[in-house]
Amino acid sequence: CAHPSAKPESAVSPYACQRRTTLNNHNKIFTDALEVLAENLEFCGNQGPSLAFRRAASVLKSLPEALRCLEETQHLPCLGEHCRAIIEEISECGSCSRVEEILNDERYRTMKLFSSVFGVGPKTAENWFCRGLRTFEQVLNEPSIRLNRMQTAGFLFYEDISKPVSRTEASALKIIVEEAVICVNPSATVSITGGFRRGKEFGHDVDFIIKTPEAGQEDTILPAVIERFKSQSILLYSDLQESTFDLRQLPTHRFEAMDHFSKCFLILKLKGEQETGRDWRAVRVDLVAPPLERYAYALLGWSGSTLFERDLRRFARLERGKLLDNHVLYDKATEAVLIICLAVLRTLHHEGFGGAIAGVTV
Ligand code: TTP
Ligand code: MN
Ligand code: MN
Ligand code: MN
Repeated sequence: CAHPSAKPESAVSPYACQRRTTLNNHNKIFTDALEVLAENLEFCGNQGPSLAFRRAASVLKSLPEALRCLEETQHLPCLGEHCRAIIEEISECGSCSRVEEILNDERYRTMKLFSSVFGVGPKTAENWFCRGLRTFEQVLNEPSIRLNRMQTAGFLFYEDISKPVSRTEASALKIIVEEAVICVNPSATVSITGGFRRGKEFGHDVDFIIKTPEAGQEDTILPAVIERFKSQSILLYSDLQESTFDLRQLPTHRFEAMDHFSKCFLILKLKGEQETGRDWRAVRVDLVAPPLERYAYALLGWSGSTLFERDLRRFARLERGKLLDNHVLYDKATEAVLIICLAVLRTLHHEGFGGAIAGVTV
């Protein structure tokens, strides 16, 4: 990607955090294809090349309308020769032969199927594929395979948790989570984060961030909330990850998918009439409880999307000489640790995150 300062004012930024993205994707035929190519590379462990396709798809998603001709891609960042050839092929033929080939590829199809199970990552999916397994039935009947607790829950609730969660269901869950949180700590508050915070209508789970007003409460609240869900008989699965956060920790250069805050990955029972005739469905829920002084960073980090977060950090590092992660913003030149408060974060939301990182001098 070219340096942004070399581009005219109206140019699309190569950083996802500096692009406004509509919820309405006008270039779905292209982005779906690019994402299949990206996913296929991820299944092969090629994270670098995969990222190039993810970036290209993200740029196209930010466009206010559909591409009309290939020339329009000339001035867009992150779209190399390869991506442009794919866009051209789709424009002319309606599909891309390489993408069609992948979609019909046994390895891709099996990896896609296996990794759709909660608790099964690309490593496990590949291991099962290499053993000649192709279906869930074969996996479940293979005596040498011992599923861990997460995978067992993943198979048990597969049908429910692979079905998208709606905004209405997310709102119903917020009431349940809020009730449990307030019951164990009346001064704590709950906010929805993740995809629903970005305005999405559907998600694969519902993410909540808990704010506790006193130091140390962030470590005790999640176990108590889990106990509360258990006593209400709505807890189907829980994986509590205790905090490994250290106030003195400085951000790293590497993009890490997981942060150090106290969090839990849950499957909850959501009551309500279902298409299956049952009166409940299983839903994946994530809770994170950061210490109050790092709340703004955690909220920013958990809002996603993954590429937005990645680019926000890249922007901070390359354009502003600062290191950012879910915990802190660090100025390399002055060696100052910058703590953003929530009020500043709200301003960042209004003015666009990327630009505003520049102005943070708290
Ligand atoms: P996800 O729930 O995986 O993704 P999403 O909400 O954007 O999309 P979906 O609708 O499919 O659920 O993750 C939400 C954000 O949380 C994502 O930006 C990654 C971030 N996250 C952390 O920052 N640290 C962590 O430890 C974890 C588990 C997630
Ligand atoms: Mn490319
Ligand atoms: Mn989510
Ligand atoms: Mn999540």
